[in-house]
This record gives sequence, structure tokens and C-alpha cells, in this order.
Amino acid sequence: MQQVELDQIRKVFDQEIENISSSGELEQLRIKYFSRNGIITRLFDELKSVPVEEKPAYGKLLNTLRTQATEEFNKKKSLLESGESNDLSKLDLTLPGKIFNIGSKHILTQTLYEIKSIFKGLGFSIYDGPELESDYYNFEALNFPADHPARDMQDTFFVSEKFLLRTHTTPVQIRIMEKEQPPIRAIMPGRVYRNEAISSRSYCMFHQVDGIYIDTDVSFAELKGTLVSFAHQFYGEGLKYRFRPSFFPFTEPSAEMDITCYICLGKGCRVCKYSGWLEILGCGMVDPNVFKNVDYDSDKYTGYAFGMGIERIAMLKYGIDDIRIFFENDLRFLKQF
Ligand code: 2NM
Repeated sequence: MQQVELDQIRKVFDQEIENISSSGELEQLRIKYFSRNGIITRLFDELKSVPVEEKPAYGKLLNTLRTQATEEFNKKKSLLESGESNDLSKLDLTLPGKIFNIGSKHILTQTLYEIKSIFKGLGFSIYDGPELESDYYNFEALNFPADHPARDMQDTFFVSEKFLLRTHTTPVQIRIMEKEQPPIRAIMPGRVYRNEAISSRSYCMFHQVDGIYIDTDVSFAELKGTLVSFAHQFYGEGLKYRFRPSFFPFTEPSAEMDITCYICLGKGCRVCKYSGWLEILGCGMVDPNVFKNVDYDSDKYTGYAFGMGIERIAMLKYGIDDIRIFFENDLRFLKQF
């Protein structure tokens, strides 16, 4: 073979590679020139029959041809690959997508939504108020005597002598009663703070929902009817309940509502301290002293009120045994809801 012939092969190769527009065609070209029986491979095989004195020069020409052709081939290959990845028609839209971890509502938020929705259905409006409260709204207006233990630094986070982090959402009721005249039917959810030893049952911050209904002739029977309806909607129709006498400074009479222990169904177990009952909320008829503080005529108006801890309500519903787990943001816990 002569150099002219090698030049001719090179020219055809250049033309062919120039016209290639897909990796399929490029593969055909690779087979034609570089495979076991390819044109360039065969030229090397024929080197054996070249006269000895011509071998070095001819071998050099062949090497140059193969190196340059391989370079061109590789250039074309990467050109096609980068072009094809941008070609939308080559995208496989049936491939499963990437799975992204998206957030979800915290179990306390879900519980609060459910509580709100039940009380909305019973005709209650929803209010909120400040977390930083004055001693007046948190205690004084709610008929707490000056020496009440809750007023102790041990139980309440005081910010100054007069201001504190609210220990319940009940002070919001006073703010509403100051602004509006009965009838009032409202619930107030929010964060509250207690300066207590932290344990599986109590945390320094938790959430509460407080509710009131004030009108002429509101009775204790209506209080029971409303709270039983709430408990049945939240925990299930079949549940048994009871009201026990209790004491709060701002209600008279006062009561606590229990439901059948969901673990032992009333037989008695560790969770219900072998009583068969679980306390879910506190309630009562608004004390006339509270009405006096907001200039309501207690001969004309009566009202009921109640308060519940959202963590407690959720712990009882889902069988959670440590309050601290709500605030640890452990995904193994959060993802269960
Ligand atoms: C509770 C239990 C019993 C309550 C009282 C009032 C107000 F402002 F009307 F006096 N609001 N909420 C109340 C009554 C709260 O929480 C355990």
C-alpha cells in the first residue's frame, strides 16, 4: 500500500465521521474501522507482508492514521454524548422520580387542628393572646388569691415583678370579656409556661386550649353536653366518661372530666394508676368574682369554662408515655404520624 491510499482512507473516514449525527451511527463507524476486521485493524495485519526495508516508514504512517482517527472518533463521541443529554426527546418520562423528604404537620399541630375543628362545629370562635402576660391577667383577674402557690417563683417564670410567661391561656378570656359583651363562645389555644421540674409528665412549656361560653342562663348541663360531645368526637363514640368535683380559683363549682383508660379499658393499669380512668380536662361555671373583674353583671350572665393540655390529650389518644418526645424533633417519632 502506498501513502496515497492511506490518505484516501483518511479522507473517506473524515467525511463519514463528519456526517454522523447519532451514537448508533458512530458505533457502525467504529466497527467499520476499528473492530477485529475493521479497515484500520486490517492495515496493521497487512504490515506483515510489507518488504522489510519499507516497514519502519509505513508502520509510522499507519500509526499516525490510527492515532488521529481515534482522536477524531473520541471527539465526536463526547460531542454526541453531551448533545444527547440535552435532547428532551431522549428523556424517559416513565422512569420513577426522585423521592424528596418533605415535611409534615407535627402531631401537636394535627391534634390542635382536630380540637379546633370539633369546637368550630359546636359554634366556638378561635382567639389568641400574648404569651408574655401581666400578673393581673394571669392571676389577679382570675381570682387567684395573693398567696396562691401558683404565684410562687417556683411555679411561674417571672420576667419582672409585674410580668411573666403565662401559665395558662385563661388570661386571654379576660381580654376578650373586657372587649366584648355576651354571648361569647370561644376557645383559645396557645403555648403556656411552667417553672416545674422536667419529667416524662411535665415540661417547662406546653400547649393548652381554654374555652368559655357566656350568655344568659348557661347551665352546667350545657357544659357537660358540650364536653361529652367533644370527647366522643375526639376519642370515639363508645367511650365512657365521668365528672369529678374539683377546685379552680376561677370557677365555682369546678370539675375534672375523666374518660375510660384506653390501655386497660377500665380494668386498672400502670397508665391510669390502677383507677381505670384518665383525666382529660378541667372545667366549671365561671366564678362571679371573674365577672366582677370584667364588669359583667353576674345576676344576668352565667357561663361555663374549661381547659385542657394539648400534649396530654394527644398522649392519651396515641399512647405516648413521655411529654419530652414532642419537642425533640426525632424523625423516628415524628414520622409515625
Ligand atoms: C380550666 C379549668 C376550669 C377557665 C375559666 C375561665 C374564665 F376565664 F372564664 F374564668 N376560662 N377558662 C377554666 C376553668 C380553665 O383549665 C384547666
